[in-house]
Amino acid sequence: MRGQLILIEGLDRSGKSTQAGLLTERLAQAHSSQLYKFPDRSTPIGALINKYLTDSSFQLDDHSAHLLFSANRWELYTELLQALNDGKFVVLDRYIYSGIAYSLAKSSLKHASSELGDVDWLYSPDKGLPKPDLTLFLSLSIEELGKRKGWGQERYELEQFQKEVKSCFLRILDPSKDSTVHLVNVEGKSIHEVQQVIWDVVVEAGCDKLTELPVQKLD
Ligand code: FDM
Ligand code: MG
Repeated sequence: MRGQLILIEGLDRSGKSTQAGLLTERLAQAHSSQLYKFPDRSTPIGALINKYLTDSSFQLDDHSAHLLFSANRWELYTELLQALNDGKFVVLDRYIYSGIAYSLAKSSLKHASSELGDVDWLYSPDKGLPKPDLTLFLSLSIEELGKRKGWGQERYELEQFQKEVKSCFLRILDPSKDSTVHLVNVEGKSIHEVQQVIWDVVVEAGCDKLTELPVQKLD
């Protein structure tokens, strides 16, 4: 029996880190559970990603940046798979859909025709990574997002960019094509209310219980 892999995706300030933490705690009431946040800035590749995000003078080709985020997920791959097979529940705060949506948004705003606008190209370096048993996308309006506190100085933390990222997320996360994908509307909801909605989806999907099914791969 193994633990399940649950992914929470969303825009900056959508509450995903808070909710990923709360979900990890809730799961821990019955099982052992662990939270992984991507990018993981503590690894060698993560340090480079951190420099890229926080230092606007640091130049990096967009394709290279995209591949670094994927390489960062592969750095944690063995550990993550081991955790699941050891019976741990793993909650992910961002994963491959952030990877695709942010790169796609860049390409769209630059009106550049390159591989960066090709979803298949963007997806390919992540092929083979564990596929989440459940993916939740926290959705809210750009208006409410703009009003939320805590906006920082990092690359990507700009309203126009977030708007583009949102539309890219909705392009690649389609619940009608993948039944493991759920959109959660967090507009106007409190932390507690969102937590309850998320928990209901997790239980409804049977993702609060150990499973015999092998871990799927992204293909
Ligand atoms: N981000 C995150 C990407 O561009 N690609 C990825 O693959 C991932 C996982 O990194 F703006 C972006 C999303 C965000 C930035 O993430 C830092 P956090 O969650 O704010 O640390
Ligand atoms: Mg951020």
